[in-house]
Amino acid sequence: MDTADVTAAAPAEQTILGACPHDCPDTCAFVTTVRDGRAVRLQGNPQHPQTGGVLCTKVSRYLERVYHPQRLLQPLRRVGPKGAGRFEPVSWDEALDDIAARLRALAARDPQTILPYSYAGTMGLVQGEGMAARFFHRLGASLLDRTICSAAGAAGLTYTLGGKVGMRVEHFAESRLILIWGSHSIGSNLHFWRYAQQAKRAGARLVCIDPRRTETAEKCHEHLALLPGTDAALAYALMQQCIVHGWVDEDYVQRHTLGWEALRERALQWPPERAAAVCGLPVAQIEALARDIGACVQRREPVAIRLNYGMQRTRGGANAVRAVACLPAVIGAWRHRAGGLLLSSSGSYPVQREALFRPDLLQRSPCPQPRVINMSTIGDDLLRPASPAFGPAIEALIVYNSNPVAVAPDAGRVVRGFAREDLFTVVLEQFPTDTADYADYVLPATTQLEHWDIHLSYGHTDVLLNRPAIAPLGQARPNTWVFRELARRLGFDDPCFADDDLTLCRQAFGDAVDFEVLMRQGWVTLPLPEAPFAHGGFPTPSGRCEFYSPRLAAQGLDPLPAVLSNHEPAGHDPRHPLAMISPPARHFLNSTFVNVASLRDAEGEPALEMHPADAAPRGIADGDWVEVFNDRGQCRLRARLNGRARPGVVVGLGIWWRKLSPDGRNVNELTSQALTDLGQAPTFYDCAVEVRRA
Ligand SMILES: Nc1nc2c(c(=O)[nH]1)N[C@H]1C(S)=C(S)[C@@H](COP(=O)(O)OP(=O)(O)OC[C@H]3O[C@@H](n4cnc5c(=O)[nH]c(N)nc54)[C@H](O)[C@@H]3O)O[C@H]1N2
Ligand SMILES: Nc1nc2c(c(=O)[nH]1)N[C@H]1C(S)=C(S)[C@@H](COP(=O)(O)OP(=O)(O)OC[C@H]3O[C@@H](n4cnc5c(=O)[nH]c(N)nc54)[C@H](O)[C@@H]3O)O[C@H]1N2
Ligand code: SF4
Ligand SMILES: [Mo]
Repeated sequence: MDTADVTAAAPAEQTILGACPHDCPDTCAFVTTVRDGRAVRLQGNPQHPQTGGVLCTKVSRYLERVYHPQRLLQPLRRVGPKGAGRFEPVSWDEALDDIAARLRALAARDPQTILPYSYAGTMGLVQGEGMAARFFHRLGASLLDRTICSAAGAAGLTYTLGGKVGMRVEHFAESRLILIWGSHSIGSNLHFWRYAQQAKRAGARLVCIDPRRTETAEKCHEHLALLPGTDAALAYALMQQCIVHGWVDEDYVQRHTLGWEALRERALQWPPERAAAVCGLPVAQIEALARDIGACVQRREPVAIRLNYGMQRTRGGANAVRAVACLPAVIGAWRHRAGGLLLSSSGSYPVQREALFRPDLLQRSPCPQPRVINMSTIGDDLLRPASPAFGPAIEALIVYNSNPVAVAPDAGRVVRGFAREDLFTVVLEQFPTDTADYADYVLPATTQLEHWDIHLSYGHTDVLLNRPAIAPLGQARPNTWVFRELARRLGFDDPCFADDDLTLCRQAFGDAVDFEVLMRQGWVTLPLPEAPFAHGGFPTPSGRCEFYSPRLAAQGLDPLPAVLSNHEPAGHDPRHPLAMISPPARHFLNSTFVNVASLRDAEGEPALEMHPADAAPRGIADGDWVEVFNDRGQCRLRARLNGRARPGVVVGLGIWWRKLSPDGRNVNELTSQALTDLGQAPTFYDCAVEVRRA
């Protein structure tokens, strides 16, 4: 065990440096105080500038999670029907021997019958895919395309800017106009909000572009509550106004972009009147935002966009990101370090993928080129029989760092898939989640306080190290330990399977970061330019910001950012006229923390926010129970007429555990498995529903 020795010769009270493991752009540094082997306090690390000593409400409660009475502390084997959550304790050896035997038998026939299913329960590179990827590569299992969160935005950004790169977050503090676009910063990106507040105090203007009137939108100077999935039209109208009013930075455009003439022609087709009709916004509001941009351009002041993933969960999500990502180049905002755009910074990190994940091990597996399964269509894929196009049916599923039964779209199909009696399911978990209820074996996992890990961030550009602060509770074990043990049982003898967790931490970035500084300080900042594209140098094939993408043209796709309507646009289907979005609740992190009582109490009940103009004709009053439904399913929620929803759009905050909801279902009963334009990502916020009083 590589985590058990930490408290061996420990003084009575000590502090240990760690990192928040959760799927959040902020990747905070924290300090755990341990007394007599028990963690007694967890605080933001005041020495880490990005954290500034402050954790969000959720992770301030992390000790309630670590010592939660429902923590899984021993391996379990199913005794009841799938989904019932009835288990008996077994020993680790019994569980691992049986799992290894089942996997060996399947692999002898076709290892592609086995599918890993994981996401970002921890964002750590070690407890994430560190040892797991090695194991599944050597096995030759089906590969998982991890699309569920950011794949559309990543594709849009990569075709335009060249990668998941952009402004450094701290420079937003000096911006003069900040567009907070598809992001509820106070809820999901708190440490960015600090910088936006600094800018506001220094006189900057903040504009929020979001269908929902979030707490963030309320605190901005202006809020554009557009219809979901209409961002590309808005971006084009802003470009059109820049063209007709002479706010284009012709010099920057000529030197550092590709395809301006074509983009210009397309933008001129989008006067504010046309965009206003598509977006459901007043014309004057679009014109006013364009004037704000123009005023900054004329004063040579920096305009910055904090784009976030909330705006890429609709059919045209990737193209919408493309359209927005063109704007800073059009006005030359990248010339300033406090200008430009940030969607994700994760592409800035020199992760040593080959050394860490060992894709070369595929060559030593019985299946060197396995098929790829998209995690966002797991509902359909679990129900698919063998076919020449699909390959073999999925017969075994190993789930870790994810809760697909609660978070994957079209939950009715997901549940039917997980309920298959002939599916062998193993779930590595800290808690008895909705997904764990369907497992044949549940294996107890350590929390961040109990294991080593190393972290990048998608909201800043520091590397963080997480040291174990306490010994694993009960028989909980790190994910890496489980995959090491399975590898040994399957006779995988490559020396990489013997690497311990600290070795994996060192391998993650190799020589690109100073590991001794990390060990001492807990974090290091990547050496990156202040203003990355002030002089061009985009990581695209042309080195320019690609308004026109030759790579998309080569695939026969629209080379310019396209304006695409939703799969299920608001008001289109008379049987389901309302558009539902389901962004995260502030006190949960996806489905994590829903079982922490204090945080669940803060959220109250699963709610559906509605505008009075939509509630009144349906006879719905504030506080009524309502049924939200479409042809995929239904779910019971408490109506909230709290001023946050705009007409035509309802908001079902996520992501509740099904079993902690009044009718045992959550909003993903309603969402569909339809995918985005690029990136094969899910379309959670592209979902037509109807609502009736329950
Ligand atoms: N408290 C909390 N923090 C979180 C999370 C959490 O669950 N809870 N989840 C984490 C994860 S995994 C992620 S990916 C990020 C997500 O954080 P963000 O990237 O900020 O994305 P979302 O929270 O999905 O959506 C942000 C906002 O986009 C709005 N939105 C919805 N549809 C559209 C649209 O079509 N256009 C525009 N312009 N806006 C739209 C939503 O109303 C929402 O307020 O946050 C992380 N942080
Ligand atoms: N309707 C709707 N659905 C959505 C979204 C939405 O906005 N609306 N958002 C989508 C997005 S952006 C995302 S990222 C996905 C998130 O989907 P997931 O990545 O599945 O996230 P969580 O629901 O937080 O589940 C993570 C699980 O990992 C477990 N875990 C944490 N650490 C460890 C560990 O070290 N070891 C093991 N074995 N387990 C661990 C936690 O206990 C938790 O149950 O959901 C998506 N689903
Ligand atoms: S969830 Fe985000 S804001 Fe909260 S502690 Fe973790 S990294 Fe920081
Ligand atoms: Mo996400």
